[in-house]
Amino acid sequence: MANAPRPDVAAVIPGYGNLHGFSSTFDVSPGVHSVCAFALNASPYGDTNPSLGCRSVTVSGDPVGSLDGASAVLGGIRVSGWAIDPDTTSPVSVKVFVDGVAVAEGAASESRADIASVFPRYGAGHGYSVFAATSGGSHRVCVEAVNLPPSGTINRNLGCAVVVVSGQVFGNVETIIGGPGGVFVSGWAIDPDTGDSIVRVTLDGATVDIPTARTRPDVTAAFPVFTGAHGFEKLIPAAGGARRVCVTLLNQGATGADQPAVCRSVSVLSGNPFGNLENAVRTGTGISLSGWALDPDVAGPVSIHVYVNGAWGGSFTANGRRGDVGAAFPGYGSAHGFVIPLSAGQAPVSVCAYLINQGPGSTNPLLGCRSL
Ligand SMILES: [Ca+2]
Ligand SMILES: [Ca+2]
Repeated sequence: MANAPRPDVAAVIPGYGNLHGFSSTFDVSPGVHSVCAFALNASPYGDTNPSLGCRSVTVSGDPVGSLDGASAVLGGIRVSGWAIDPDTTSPVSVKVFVDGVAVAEGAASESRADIASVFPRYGAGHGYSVFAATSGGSHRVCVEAVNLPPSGTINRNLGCAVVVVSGQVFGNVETIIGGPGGVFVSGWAIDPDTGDSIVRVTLDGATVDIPTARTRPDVTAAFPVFTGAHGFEKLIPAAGGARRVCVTLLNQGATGADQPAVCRSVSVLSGNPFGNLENAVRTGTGISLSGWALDPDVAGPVSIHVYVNGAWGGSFTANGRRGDVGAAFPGYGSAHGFVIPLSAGQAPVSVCAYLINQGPGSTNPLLGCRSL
């Protein structure tokens, strides 16, 4: 209806008021369209509907859209926005360029009710949120919507932004303790620039560098952007006694700085084996000894020599699972328990058990004697 205000028309043709303008929008597919306008005759005079003119109009088939947001996240940049290709209601692909290089691609298929209200012909499923992995530092990120057939000739640049991504190494020093024959350190580290890190251990002034080469599924699950191993775990040989240990997560790549050192004073155990003869009981067929034993110089099991009434009773290995011992002496594992069956008659017997020293130490100490 030509009923919009047009004072310019009223000025040229006085006497008819000014409500004679028209403006209409038509929802059409991309391509070349011929559009013609006719004025419909109003009675009683006149007998034709005259043409006001025709135009050839080309509706672009190139995609349209927007880069609404670009923000630094762990390990890269997340971009978001929307894109539509006029040829289809299907999702458009968006390409993410970082510093001029295409590094990620995603589908603009997420629901955006605001876009559907502006372009009802195309529905709501045209939002995108795409992650692009980058190193640390300042990066220029651009997003492009990929043209879909049959019409259109360009991939539309939806916008660009400059984003500063952290390249700071991060992680956790989980353990610094005295262990078998040295100091046991463990933890994990990630540098966003390289995905891994190097851990520097300073022990009484000497340094040891450890790669983060140990698989840590829990860390990978928490930071899936960074694939590969991130854990470290090492026993650094040291003599027994008090030791000062510092662990530093070293920065990698061009951005970031080393994490401040974590330092502990630890006591390195060394010397004769020790343990506990917890039970000595008669069984239906003889005697059973049980308990645990550990040599502070090795993580492996301790040999136990048993004497019955002063005579050789046999050699046994304390390698049974004892989670409580493993927890009390981290770094030594839990294979330090023993249950020793001995044959014996009903007459009273004296049973003695000795622990066999490994490495530093001065003797094979008596674990205990029992009379049964
Ligand atoms: Ca770094
Ligand atoms: Ca020893």
